[in-house]
Amino acid sequence: NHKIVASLDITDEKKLISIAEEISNSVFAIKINWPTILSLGKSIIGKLSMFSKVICDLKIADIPNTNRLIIEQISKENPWAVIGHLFPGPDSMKSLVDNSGEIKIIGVASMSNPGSNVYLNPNFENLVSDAITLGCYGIVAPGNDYELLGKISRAKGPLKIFSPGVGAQGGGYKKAISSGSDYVIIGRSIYENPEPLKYIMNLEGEN
Ligand code: BMP
Repeated sequence: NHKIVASLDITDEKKLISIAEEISNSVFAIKINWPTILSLGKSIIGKLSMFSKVICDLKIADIPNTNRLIIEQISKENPWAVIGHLFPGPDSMKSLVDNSGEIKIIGVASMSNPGSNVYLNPNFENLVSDAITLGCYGIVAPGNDYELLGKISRAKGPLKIFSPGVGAQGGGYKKAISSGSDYVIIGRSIYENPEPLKYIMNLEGEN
């Protein structure tokens, strides 16, 4: 399914590689996050790249110089894309985009946890507009808040929308797509399922 990003937040290498191998032809990309990188090291990015595009979810959120130092290091592992925060401001995101070479930068314009409605999500318009101006490839918008997702999708311009929050966090695959997601990020519902590939195939049937 070319609309699913499998968020394989797995810390056991054998299990991670085995699920990656099983589902890689049926997903758009595999996303990994800090738990996997802290457990298995950044070399896991190259290993997973043999199966799939890899999105490295570092949620980088620092001053421009530190953002540059981080993207330079992670670039050595050749991920397809890296996720960074937009909230530190346009100078910080500009530094990520300008130093990312061929790697695509996905900016966090909103989040799927309820608390993100307190500070982050009310500012989505400015964050999305920065992402467009600065040349991000895509943005993160919640697949479990269809109203916010719809608003963001109307403001997205050329950006691709990546939506977590589907499955374990209550969102529905079909509803996220119809509300504007280009890609749906799904973690636990895939990797905690005894039959990950079957689960993915059934979602595809849903659409
Ligand atoms: P799960 O489907 O198991 O809830 O996993 C969602 C994944 O997406 C996790 O890696 C999480 O850190 C990430 N994520 C999220 O859930 N909400 C966001 O707003 C942004 C994220 O990156």
